[in-house]
Amino acid sequence: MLTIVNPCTLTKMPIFVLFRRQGQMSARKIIHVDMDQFFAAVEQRDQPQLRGKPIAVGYDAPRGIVATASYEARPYGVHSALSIQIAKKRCPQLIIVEPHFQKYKEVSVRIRSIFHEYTDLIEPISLDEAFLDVTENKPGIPLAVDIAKEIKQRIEEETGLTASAGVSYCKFLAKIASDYRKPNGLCVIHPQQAQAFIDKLEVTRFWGVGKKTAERMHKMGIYTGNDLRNVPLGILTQSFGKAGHIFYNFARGIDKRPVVSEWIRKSVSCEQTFERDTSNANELADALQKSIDELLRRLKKNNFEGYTLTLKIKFHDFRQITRSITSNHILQTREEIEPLANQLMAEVDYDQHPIRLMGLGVSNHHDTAPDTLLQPIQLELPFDYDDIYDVTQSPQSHS
Ligand code: DCP
Ligand code: MG
Repeated sequence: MLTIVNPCTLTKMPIFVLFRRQGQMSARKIIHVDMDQFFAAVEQRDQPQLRGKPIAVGYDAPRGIVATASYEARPYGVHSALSIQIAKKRCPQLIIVEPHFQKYKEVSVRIRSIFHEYTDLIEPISLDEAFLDVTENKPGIPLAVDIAKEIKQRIEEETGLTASAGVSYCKFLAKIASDYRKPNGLCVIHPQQAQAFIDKLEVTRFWGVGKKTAERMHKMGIYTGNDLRNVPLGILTQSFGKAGHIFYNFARGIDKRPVVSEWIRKSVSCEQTFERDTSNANELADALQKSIDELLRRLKKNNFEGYTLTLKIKFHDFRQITRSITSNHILQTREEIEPLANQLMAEVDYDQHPIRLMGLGVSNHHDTAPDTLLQPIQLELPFDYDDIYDVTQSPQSHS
């Protein structure tokens, strides 16, 4: 029933140590860089016979999912997180290509080092995507668009891959801009163009508006940025909670979030995918025990010390939540971890939502210990956009 699929992960997560002060935010220059069809592009680069062909990167297993699809496959409705089996039905000539994560990581490191030649204010979002604050930049280049051009060119020369870049005065618009002329695109949204641009923008392209939020907005008659701007703040917060305020600001081109640079924080975790999605309490309790066993083994093996336990759950519909709890002592033994794991699991509503994947990890959030002791922190990401990165599941033979 249970398959441990992912090998021990020593993940690197960003914590926020470097960012521009509020007072300096008036005229920021932000670049968002996003590689084009990343995993698929690496495979097409290294296997010339795949070029120009519809490919999906993933494992051709009953429960395999598409990590990404080449642009040739996308018109058939093949996209990230789709089941490989459904993808093959949608596009019978689809070629399934196994992923090579080591290569993707190498490219990621390479592009990161290019970014560092321009600024240290880099906020990586995933392996292939990052925000850069180039308001002050190392070579002293006055125009952000010139930096973006140089970065794109350097990436292509050094990795043989193309990236798209967006340039603006805030993260929200830089992100939209990078997506605007994909692939190999470069788009600049100047402050004076921003309002007109946002007014015409479909709400589905807004940061944080996923399928469900879009449906709700459409029901409220909100289709464009302009429609959104005409809705009073009270109604937006009533309908979308905290995100309502964010949408209210975005519709006005206001996004003061700084670009925050990363510092390395390690975590140790393990994940397991069920052969069948399950809501069965006994099976889940067993699975949690196995996760704890595996986590303890990995903590020991890596000689790792951390304070925060995080439970990750992916439901049958690929919706994902993570919940964390921070202790005031290092989590090293079953006695320490088990009650916390049970507490986190007790909060998961799985009766109506069968679970597909369970993950458990320990990280060293020194910043949250110890005064948040035993207060669960709801880390469920409110934005669809944020649910960005999940590696392809592999069948057991690859574990
Ligand atoms: N990825 C994944 N699982 C997902 C989404 C993405 O494993 N659910 C991986 C594969 C992608 C990479 O992350 O190649 C980058 O994700 P992007 O969303 O940037 O997608 P692509 O780079 O593949 O395509 P695009 O050109 O649209 O950016
Ligand atoms: Mg990409």
